[in-house]
Amino acid sequence: MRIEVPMVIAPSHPRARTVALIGRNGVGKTSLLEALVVATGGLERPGRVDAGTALCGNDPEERRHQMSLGIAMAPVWVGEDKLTLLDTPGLIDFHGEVERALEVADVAVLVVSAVDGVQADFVATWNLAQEARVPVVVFVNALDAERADFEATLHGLEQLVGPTLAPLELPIGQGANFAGIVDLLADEAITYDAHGPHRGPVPPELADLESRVRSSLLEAIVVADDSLTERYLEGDIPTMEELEPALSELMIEGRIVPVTCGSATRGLGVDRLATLLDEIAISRPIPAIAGGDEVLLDRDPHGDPVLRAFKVIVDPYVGRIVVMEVVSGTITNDVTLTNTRTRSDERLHGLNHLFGAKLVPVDKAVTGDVVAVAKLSDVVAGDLLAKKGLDLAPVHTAPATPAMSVALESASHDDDDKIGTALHRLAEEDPSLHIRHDPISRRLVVDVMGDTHLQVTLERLRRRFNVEVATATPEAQLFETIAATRESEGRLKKQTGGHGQFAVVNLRVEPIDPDAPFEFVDAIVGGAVPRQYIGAVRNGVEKAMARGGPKGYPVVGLRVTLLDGKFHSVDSSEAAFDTAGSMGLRAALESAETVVLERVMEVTTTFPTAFLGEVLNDLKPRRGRVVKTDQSGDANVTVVAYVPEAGLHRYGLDLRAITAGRARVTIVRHHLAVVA
Ligand SMILES: Nc1nc2c(ncn2[C@@H]2O[C@H](COP(=O)(O)OP(=O)(O)OP(=O)(O)O)[C@@H](O)[C@H]2O)c(=O)[nH]1
Ligand SMILES: [Mg+2]
Repeated sequence: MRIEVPMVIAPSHPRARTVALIGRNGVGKTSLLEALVVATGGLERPGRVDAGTALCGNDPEERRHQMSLGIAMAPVWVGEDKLTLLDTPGLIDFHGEVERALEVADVAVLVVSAVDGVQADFVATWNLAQEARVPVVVFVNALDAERADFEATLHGLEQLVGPTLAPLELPIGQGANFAGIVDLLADEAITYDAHGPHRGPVPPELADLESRVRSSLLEAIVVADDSLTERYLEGDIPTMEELEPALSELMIEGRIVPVTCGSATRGLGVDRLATLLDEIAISRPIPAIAGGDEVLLDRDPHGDPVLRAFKVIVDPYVGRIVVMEVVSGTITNDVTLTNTRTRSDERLHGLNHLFGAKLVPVDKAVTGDVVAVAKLSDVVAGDLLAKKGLDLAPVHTAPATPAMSVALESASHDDDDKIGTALHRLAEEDPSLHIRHDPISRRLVVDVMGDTHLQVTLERLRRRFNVEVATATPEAQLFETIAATRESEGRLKKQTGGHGQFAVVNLRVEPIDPDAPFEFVDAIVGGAVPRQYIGAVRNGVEKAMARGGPKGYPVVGLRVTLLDGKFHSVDSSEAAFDTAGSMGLRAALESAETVVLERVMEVTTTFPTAFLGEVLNDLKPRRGRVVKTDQSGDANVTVVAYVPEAGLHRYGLDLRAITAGRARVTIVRHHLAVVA
């Protein structure tokens, strides 16, 4: 099939676009990238993922886990045109990387395995592409594998995608007999041998399947075009000459989902995929904030240069490498641009393509191109680089909620600094890794996207930084507050030679809403405590609250009134009133006793309604209380619940298992409540 596409840019000026390969774990994305590079002449022979000889996916942890862990890339040329292929990890733990690749992708190849078909995690990646509004081409892979089943896979796709699904190809044979494909529009067979592809007539045994699949292609075309739909409904089937341009337009606009097929490891059908991608990928406008409003940036090769960083790699030799997409303009070596976030200048000393792990120097990059640049002073993923003075800022997408939180323990506390530094280095490359310091256990806590993400993080700490850590469940933060109002006295009287220390305070300590800020009331009359010492009393009370009540937790939810006191003209001091304040507070807490409070989080979860029962059941053992269930018409339901923090450190992960990765959840602090 030849699709004529109007050239957006003069042919002398190569077009560059970006393609993300997405799909569930193990469907063959890394193998497909390899095959696309071979099919377009960039490599003589394909390497293999399982032999550790592939272009991408070769860092030691990727080899150990036999899976991609981050965005990897290679450029390919189709004629004059350049496509930067972005390989992404399939495991849901690393979906943050898929999201970042989709932010810069002009088109996504959603790879599905003909062996496993359409499964829940396929749906999760499909949803990511939909949310990012990136047009999708489906590639049904592994048709050479033993249990490959194209029809079942296509059926699964039809169920999910609906009438916009447009199969362009059919496999000839499957498994060991997989020999080539049928081009449905051209109505011809393409078979492959050692000399490459050959065209010929469609084998008769495929006639039945062809007519069924072809009608689903025709439907997809006419459905998207009103005038064709009308004629089709009246029984008039449009001619090939009418269908072809309509199909190509619909694909370019992302209004239908073309399905192609082949085998990545045998290189079948891959050449056709490369041609198709080149024909349909157009640079998508990029959203940004200009002058406070969201705008779409033009992809103009003659415009002012704008670059967007989407990936950071820390190379042991080269150092920090920032990978950026050229949003507009054409840049050359040594150009200086301003980081719109930091407002500081960044000089791009050397431009490179990334070919797997290898940097290949280039002297120019056009709109749509991807460049890797080392030695920038402070550029992180998401930053925009532009001409000085341009009022531009990136649109920030909300970060995904971590799936689980884990406390890290080192052999000795002395290592904590070293671990902290090492983790921050890892987080530079991995924006899904969050590090915080837990004030209660005084430990480092990491928020990660799942067990594999955690494991890989620990392996990297060991290999790169020689740091060994054990993990533990993080402790949920508890507080305490006074059970009833009490009046108390704090009396400091010391005479240790020289001049002594003297201060007396009388306090009333009463419970208020535990979420309300601390209140201190000065009710002193007649100077029983001189003005200059009142601040010190308050200070002493607050220090004692922070140090913890009788049960050892920070104290909150108090109103403390300074009722009365005594002072001495020589022996009183700020320090003395500070201590007396602390003593008075402790006395009140001890006489009234305290109650323990826990933090309750507001958990908002949106997911397909079919999972409602299971999601609600799962909240019970976590002591969750549902406050709202909102079924706003579509297939999703939103549940808002109050759940104690202690039940949530693996919530993201459990929810993912229950909803097959189809839930979105936000967790925010809500209130403090007495532990039941
Ligand atoms: N038979 C057959 N095997 C394939 C094909 N494509 C990939 N494989 C094998 O499937 C396994 C996984 O392939 P990868 O390319 O690593 O899959 P991936 O989608 O990159 O996986 P993740 O990075 O983990 O998401 C490897 O052992 C490949 O050799 C194919 O077309 N046919
Ligand atoms: Mg991979």
